[in-house]
Amino acid sequence: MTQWLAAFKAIDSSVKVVDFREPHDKASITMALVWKQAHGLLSLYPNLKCVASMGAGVDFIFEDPSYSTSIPMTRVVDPMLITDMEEFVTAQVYAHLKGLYDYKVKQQDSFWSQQPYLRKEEVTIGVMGLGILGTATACSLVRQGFKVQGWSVTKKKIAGVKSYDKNDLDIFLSHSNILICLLPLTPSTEGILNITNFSALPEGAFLIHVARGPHLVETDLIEALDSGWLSGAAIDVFHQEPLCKEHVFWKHPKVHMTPHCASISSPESVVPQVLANYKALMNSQPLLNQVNTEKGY
Ligand code: OXD
Repeated sequence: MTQWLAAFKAIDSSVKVVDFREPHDKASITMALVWKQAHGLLSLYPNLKCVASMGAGVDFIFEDPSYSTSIPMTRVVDPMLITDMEEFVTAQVYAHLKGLYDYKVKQQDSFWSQQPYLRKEEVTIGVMGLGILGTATACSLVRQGFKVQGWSVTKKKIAGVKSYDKNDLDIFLSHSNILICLLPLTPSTEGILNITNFSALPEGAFLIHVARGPHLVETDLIEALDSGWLSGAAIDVFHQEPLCKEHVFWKHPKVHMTPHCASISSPESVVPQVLANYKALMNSQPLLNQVNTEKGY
């Protein structure tokens, strides 16, 4: 929070920004910048004209019953967030291809054993969700020489990426040796990473999940890993964050966890677009990166 307030002050100190935990006049607030706000909080602000997410995702705003879809909502589209996501996913792809996670497990047993590894020509990567982050990640993998296909509600034209629409999920999955989930969380994508869809992947497929916890049916993932159908999963997002200490993922040898850190908004990079939107709002101009509140993304 301090970093965000400091960024606002440094970039434009003429705009009044308050920390919601400090006393302030709620009726004077026209724009709320939020990240996983407590449900009900937004209803305390009677004059909100815009709710801005601090990140790329907005699912947590829709989940708050005190948010009314009549209030315009914006999200972050930021080159730094995009590059961070491309790099994170690329790191996971190579960790899988080169068997780095398996070596980590073997190291714990002081076990020296060279293993065959995969080359990029041997795999097809499937990206679920071809929004801004999904498209950028798919293109970055294409530039690195990977075979890449994408799945989204409607087909997309992206150079080098074979695109499938919602009716072709099975065929898309059947060719995805590495499956990357970058879908928005909506009622139709919740639970999409389930045993039926895992079974449609080629044997030995690897999952990289960097979207939202509720896309994944966690018990189905464990089943697919324990049966040997999936070779591993790099999971960055969870139903409950932070994950509780007792969760089976922590100790599972085929689950490679990170604490929702694939791409983290940088206040210095994001604040200028929040300020631009604040000024647009004040001047009744169109907002940047406005969310379609009907579609949910
Ligand atoms: C985001 C995230 O939505 O970090 O930006 O998950």
